[in-house]
Amino acid sequence: MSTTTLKIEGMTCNNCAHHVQEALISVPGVEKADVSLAQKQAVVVSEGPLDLSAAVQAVEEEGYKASLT
Ligand SMILES: [Cu+2]
Repeated sequence: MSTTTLKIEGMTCNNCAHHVQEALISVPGVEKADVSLAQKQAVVVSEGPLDLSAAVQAVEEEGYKASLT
């Protein structure tokens, strides 16, 4: 189990947060993603170390930006 906190840019409402959460959960190995609109971040729980490039790409495909905090 591994927990990674990502900074998320571009979210303006809860719908955005939901899109980011769905994107992160679609990344192989990810078990849980808690996205906070207010804190502009996502806490991602994954089976092993998070595949960071896959996570960043999935978030970018939804139109947002993710980076390590
Ligand atoms: Cu939105």
